[in-house]
Amino acid sequence: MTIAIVIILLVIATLIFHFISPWWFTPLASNWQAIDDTINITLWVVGIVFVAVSLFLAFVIFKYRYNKDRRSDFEPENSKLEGWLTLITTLGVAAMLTPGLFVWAEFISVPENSEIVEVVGQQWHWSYRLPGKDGKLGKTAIKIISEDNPFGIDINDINGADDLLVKSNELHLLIDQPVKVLLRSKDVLHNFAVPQFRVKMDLVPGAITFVWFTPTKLGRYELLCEELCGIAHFTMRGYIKVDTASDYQTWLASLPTFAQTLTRDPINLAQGKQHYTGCISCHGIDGQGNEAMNAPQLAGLSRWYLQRQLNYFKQKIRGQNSNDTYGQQMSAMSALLPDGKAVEDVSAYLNSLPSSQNTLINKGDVIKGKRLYKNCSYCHGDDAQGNYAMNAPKLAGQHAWYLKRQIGSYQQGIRGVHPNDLYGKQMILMSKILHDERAVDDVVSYINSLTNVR
Ligand code: HEC
Ligand code: HEC
Ligand SMILES: [Cu+2]
Repeated sequence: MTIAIVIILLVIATLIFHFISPWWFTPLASNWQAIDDTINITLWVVGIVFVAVSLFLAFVIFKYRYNKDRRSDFEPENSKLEGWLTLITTLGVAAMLTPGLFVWAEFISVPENSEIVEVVGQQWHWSYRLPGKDGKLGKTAIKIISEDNPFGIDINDINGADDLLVKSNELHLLIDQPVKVLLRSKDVLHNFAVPQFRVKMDLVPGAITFVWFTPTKLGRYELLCEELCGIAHFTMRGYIKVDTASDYQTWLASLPTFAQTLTRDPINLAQGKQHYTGCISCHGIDGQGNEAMNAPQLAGLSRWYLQRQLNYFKQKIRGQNSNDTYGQQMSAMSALLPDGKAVEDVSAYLNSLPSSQNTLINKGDVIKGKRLYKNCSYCHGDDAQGNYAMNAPKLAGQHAWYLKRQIGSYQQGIRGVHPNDLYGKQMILMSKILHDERAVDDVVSYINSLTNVR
């Protein structure tokens, strides 16, 4: 009797939960109403079966409860009942699966007038490539990927020269224009998913997969990597902004072609040294850093990282938080560098300086720190030497007080929160695995203990 009541209450609770819970699909922003319909049909079919079977079970438990005057019959076969059950189950399963087949047929038939966009996944970042005027993407290969050619485009392929490159993690799309999204991975499995568009697909290293959709609502949508296997895919976020025609054209015009990214002015180290004179008072004559000025070591950091940080300071992406007094100082100083060329030159100059051995030892437990650092080594490297492919800077050789302050800044949402900060968000999520100050001390001490190799 009690069990029958519990089962009935369970059914009622489930139904109430289903109808009042706030967790449901985000509002649809693409042509894929059909996918919602399919899911709804499935939900109705399994929902009705769930209610019917559960109530029947409760009824049977109640009706045939123990009675000492009653004897049970043994009736293993009942072909009439089995016939009905088989028929109803078949109809239910067919009702669930048939619509899916039609939707799948649509899913794999890309409309003729689709534009092509390539989405490239890597641990843990998205970038994009458009075919340019000729409408064709150039050939690519993983083994020619380098700092100057991060997409690995074949220089000898004539179709590649006018490809438009989007190194940021924000892709723009034109409203009501169907797009075929080609998916490529530089390293491991990833998964392209935009909840509002409903479509999702794996990125498989060595293969090119695709999805298509037509964005139907203006807006900025989050692109998620919904890959479960492996680590940190949840940190891999991007954005898709659906634009009006004029906004889209403005964005297109701002993109460099592959050919343009290859023809950069040569680096001028002497100029870089010149620009650095304004920085010496804080960062030291050899870029070794200065605790009294709260200024970190810059010598030996990689060019791409220095450039990115300087551009972030200049564009007020880093150092704008009202609690970030040190970042604000630096942000003001970044005005000493007049333009992009100055940023490149000073970064190359700093990179050419030998990094000094860091002697400041923190008070943490190195053994515990080593264990914690395992989580960091995927990005920052086993020796904290930094890793261009992961966008993660060198940490070895950096002053302990600075490392500690940065981890704290990430944890408190002082650094890495600006919407245009493409890489800081990963670190915010990662910094949270260090639960208390002791853990931060431990991991910083371990980084401190690593030999600072260039
Ligand atoms: C008034 C002192 C001061 C001057 C002058 C100064 N900086 Fe800084 N700089 C700082 C401070 C303080 C920080 C640390 C900010 C933080 O804690 O977030 C910093 C951080 C940086 C960083 C970030 C390093 C990292 O590991 O992320 C770079 C790069 C940098 N400075 C380059 C320069 C360059 C190039 C110049 C000269 C154009 C310069 N700085 C001039 C104080 C200064
Ligand atoms: C998912 C990859 C990833 C992991 C894992 C990771 N980091 Fe980072 N880390 C980054 C990236 C990317 C940046 C640069 C952010 C930027 O450009 O603003 C960074 C920056 C930093 C900085 C700032 C360095 C500087 O010069 O200002 C520190 C300190 C740091 N990480 C420490 C850690 C520690 C400690 C761990 C382990 C608990 C860790 N990171 C794990 C990707 C990662
Ligand atoms: Cu991923």
